[in-house]
Amino acid sequence: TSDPACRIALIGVPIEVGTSEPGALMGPAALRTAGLVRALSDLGHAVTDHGDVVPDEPAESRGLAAVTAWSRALSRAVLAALEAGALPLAVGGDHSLSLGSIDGVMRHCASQGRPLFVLWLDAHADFNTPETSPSGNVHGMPLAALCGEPGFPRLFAEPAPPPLAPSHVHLFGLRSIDAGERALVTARRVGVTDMRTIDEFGVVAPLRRVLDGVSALGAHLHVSLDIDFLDPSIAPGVGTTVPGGATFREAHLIMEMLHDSGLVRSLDVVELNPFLDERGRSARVLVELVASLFGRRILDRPTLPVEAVPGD
Ligand code: 4U7
Ligand code: MN
Ligand code: MN
Ligand code: MN
Repeated sequence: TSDPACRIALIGVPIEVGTSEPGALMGPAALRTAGLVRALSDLGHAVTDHGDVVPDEPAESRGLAAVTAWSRALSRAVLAALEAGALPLAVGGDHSLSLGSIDGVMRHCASQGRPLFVLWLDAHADFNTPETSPSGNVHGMPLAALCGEPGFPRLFAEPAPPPLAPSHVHLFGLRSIDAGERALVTARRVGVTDMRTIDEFGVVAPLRRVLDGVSALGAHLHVSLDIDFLDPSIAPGVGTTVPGGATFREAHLIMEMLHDSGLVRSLDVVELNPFLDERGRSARVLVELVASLFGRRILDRPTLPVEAVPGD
C-alpha cells in the first residue's frame, strides 16, 4: 500500500453464521453506505466492487458446516484478486470469514513460495477450537483452524495449503481470552501485544517491532481488523463489546504506520453489526480507518523517528 495507487478488490461477505448475534450480515451494506468505495477512490486507488460473495451451498444454520460454504467461495474470490495483482479487501460479516480470506491468501503465498504473516487487530484471540470454545461460535475459532489445530472438520477445499505458522500470527489489542485458548496461544507461541502492553508502551514501539519482523521475513502481510479492537465508546456497532479498547487516535496511528510500512497486501474488516450501531457511527469510523491505511494523511510525511519530531 505504499504505492501511490493500488488496485483494490472490494469483496462483501454478509456472513453471520459464525456468531449468535444477528445483524453482521448488514455490515457490507453499511460500509458501502458510509462511503467506503468513494473514500478509497478519492485517494487515487482503482477500486472494483465485486459485490457480495455467495456461499457454495445455501447456509441457513449456524456452525462450521455453514461457515465452510462461505469460506470456500471467499477463498476463491481472494485468490483470484491476488492473482490479478489486486489487493483484496474483504468486508464482513462476522470474523469466521477470515477462514476463507486467509485460506485464499495462503494459497497465493504457497504458489509464490512467500511466507505469510497475519496481524490480528482484535479484543479477542479467536484461537478457540470446537473443544475449547465456551460459546460454540465459529467467529471465536478462525485462527486455531488456520493454524492447523485438531478438532475441525474439513474446512478447506483440497488440496489444502499447509497451515499458518502460529509464530507468524500477531494478536494486537487483546483483552479477552478464554482459559482453553490462552493455553493454546501460549503453547503455540503466538505473538501477542495485549492492551496492558499498549497501556505501558503505546502502540508505536510494539507495532514497529512487528513490522520490522515482517519486513525481515519478506512476508506477505495480511491484516484482519475486528471492529471490537476499538473501544466500544467510539464503535458501539458490534456484538461482542469489551471495554478498554483502542482509542480513535491509537487505531488511526496504527493505520498510518501500516500504510507507511508498504507491507499490507490483503485486509479484512469484520464484525460490524449495523443493527447495534448508533446512526452509522461505527461504519463511519471504520471507513476513516481504512482510508488512513490506504494513505489518507494530514501532511505528506512518513512516520518519523522520535529524535526527528518536528518542533518550533
Ligand atoms: B470475535 C469468545 F467466549 N471468545 O469464543 C468465544 F468470549 O471475532 C468470543 O473476536 C469470541 O468477535 C469473539 O465465543 C469473536 C467468548
Ligand atoms: Mn475477532
Ligand atoms: Mn473480537
Ligand atoms: Mn465480535
